[in-house]
Order: sequence, then structure tokens, then C-alpha cells
Amino acid sequence: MSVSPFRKKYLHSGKTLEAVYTNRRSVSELDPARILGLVNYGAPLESDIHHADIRTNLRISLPSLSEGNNIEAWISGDPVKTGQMSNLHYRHTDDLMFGTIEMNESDCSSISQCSRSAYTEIIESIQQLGYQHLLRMWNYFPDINKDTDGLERYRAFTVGRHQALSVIPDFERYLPSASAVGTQKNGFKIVFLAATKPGIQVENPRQISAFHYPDTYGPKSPSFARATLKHWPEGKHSQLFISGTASIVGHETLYPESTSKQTEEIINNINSLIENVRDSHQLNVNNIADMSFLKVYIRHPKDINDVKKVLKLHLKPSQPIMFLQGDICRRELLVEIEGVIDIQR
Ligand code: 3EB
Repeated sequence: MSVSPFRKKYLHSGKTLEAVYTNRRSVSELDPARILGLVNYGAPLESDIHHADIRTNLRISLPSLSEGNNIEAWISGDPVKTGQMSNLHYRHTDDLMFGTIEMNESDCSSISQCSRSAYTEIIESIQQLGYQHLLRMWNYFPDINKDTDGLERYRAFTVGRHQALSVIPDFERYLPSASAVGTQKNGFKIVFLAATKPGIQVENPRQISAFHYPDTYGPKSPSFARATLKHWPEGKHSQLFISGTASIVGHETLYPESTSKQTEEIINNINSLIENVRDSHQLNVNNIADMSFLKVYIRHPKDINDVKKVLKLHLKPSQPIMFLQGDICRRELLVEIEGVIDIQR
């Protein structure tokens, strides 16, 4: 049987973990035995495709703002196994796990309760299964900036997450990188990566650690790291998972009126984070042009060209990038950027 060039490319990359941006047509070229999970920002996939039995296959209601690829596939170098524990679906290898959890908010008494029980379920499951080190979390739910009972839903989510994570002794030292983005449709969804061996927490010299934000931003500070550096055991391959990065310096929002200036400030922040990784860990990474994949969340679709114009000055044309419409977790924030850097040690 002939192997298509696309499939061949991902069969023997030698990498423990790889992210691929693909689309409805090309997703079927991927070897299902090596797919850890699929995150679809486009139209629903047909149920008859051969990936239908992959339960770590989540549709996230963040409308894609660019033509082309709107499916993020997480691929393993090794064949994967499948599992489920109550609400948690996961696919895993000996080293790592890709997990998804989806809650119906109407089954929760509040958004903070929803987030607390989802995080508690994740923590308990990964500890039981032996993948106790969280590397990266993506949190998606609707109406992120709306108030309920006098508290913004993002802040209430943060309270529940804090309640769940703070049962871990010294938990701030182990916090993973993360994103928290507001969607257009109902459903509280978390996607995560966890591993049997820990990643390294990375902070940004230009920003106060989010877990040390003052309480002017909510009753509990957000539980995430600016990035996670993970050295994979094989192939001298490392990855830097960069959290959703916004126009925040210290703890303050800069340029609430300008999407272009916020984009410039985000680039300054990401460059500072990458320089910190380079200098602290002697790795060959320099700036945002080294990023393997980027996701750009934009609050107002009309701002996309302003964002693109600034990015063009700093990125290589070959860098895979997805533009998604999403609500950022502070009302004044108009854009946020996250992504991954593959590093050869
Ligand atoms: C910030 O730096 C912007 O609560 O998980 C970025 C990434 C942000 C992750 C989270 C929030 C989160 O505070 C917001």
C-alpha cells in the first residue's frame, strides 16, 4: 500500500509530540494510530470519517478568521492508546497524555463550580494514571467577560481552578502554561497535555507572574505559568509551550484603545520570554520568528488586518498561524497570541 507524502512526513519525524495545522480534507491523511487529539475550530467533521472513534476530538467555537487550516492535530511519534475516566477522554503514550473534558454548565451550580470540578477530575485522573505533570492547559467557555452575581465569569472560573489546584502542596511551583479564551457557544471545555515526567516552569521578566497578580484582578489570582519547557526523553527534542500572551506589562493592561499597539506589546512580551529561556537554559532560540505554530485570538474580527500588518514585520512567511475570533479574559484586551517552539538540543 502506498503511503501518501503527508502521512509519511508524520510517520517518522522522530519527535515525541508534534502539532500540525491541517484542514477537513487533509486530516484523513494523518495516521489515526498516532493522533493524540484533534481540536477543530471549523465546521463539524463528518461522522463517517475514520477519525470518528477518536474521542479526544473537540470542536471549539472560536470562528476561524483565515482561509485554510482550522484543525489543530496533536501527533505522537509512537502509537497511542485510548482511555476514558468519567468525563475525561484521553489518548496516551508511555511519556505523555492528551486529555479533553467537556462539561455542561447547566449541570454545574456556577461557572466556578464547573471549573473546580473539572480541574479536580483532571488532577485526580492524571495522578491515578501516572501522568501527574501538567504541561499545558487550554480553557474555553462562553461569555467570559459577562458578570454573574457581581463577578466576571473569567474571575469566577479562576476561583474554581484555584480551589482545585491549591490542594497540591506548593502548587504554584508546578503550574502549567495555559490559555483561557471566551467562545461563542455553550460548553465548558478543557484540552490539556500531561506527562509522566515534569516540564520546567518559565516566567517572563516583563510580567508579574499571573499567580502573583494583585486581587484587583479577582478574588484569586490566575493559576498558570507564562510557559512550560519540556525536554522529551528521545531525539534531543524539546518544546516550549507559550501561554496565551497579552498586552500586559507588570500586571497592567497597556494600550486598551489600540489593537496594533497591543500586538506590538505582545511581541515584546513573547521575545522577552524566549530570551529568558535562551539565557537560563542555553537553548538555541531567539525570538518570535522561531515559533513553530501560532494561534492568534482576536476579539473584533475587523481588527485582523491591523494584527497581520504588525506580525508580518516579525514573522517568517512560512510560520503556520491560525487566526481565531475569541474573547480575551480582560475586557480591555483585544488580542492574544500563544504557540509552541520546537527546539533541537
Ligand atoms: C494574562 O496574561 C492574560 O487564566 O489561564 C492568558 C493566558 C491569560 C492564560 C488563564 C489568562 C490565562 O493575564 C490572560
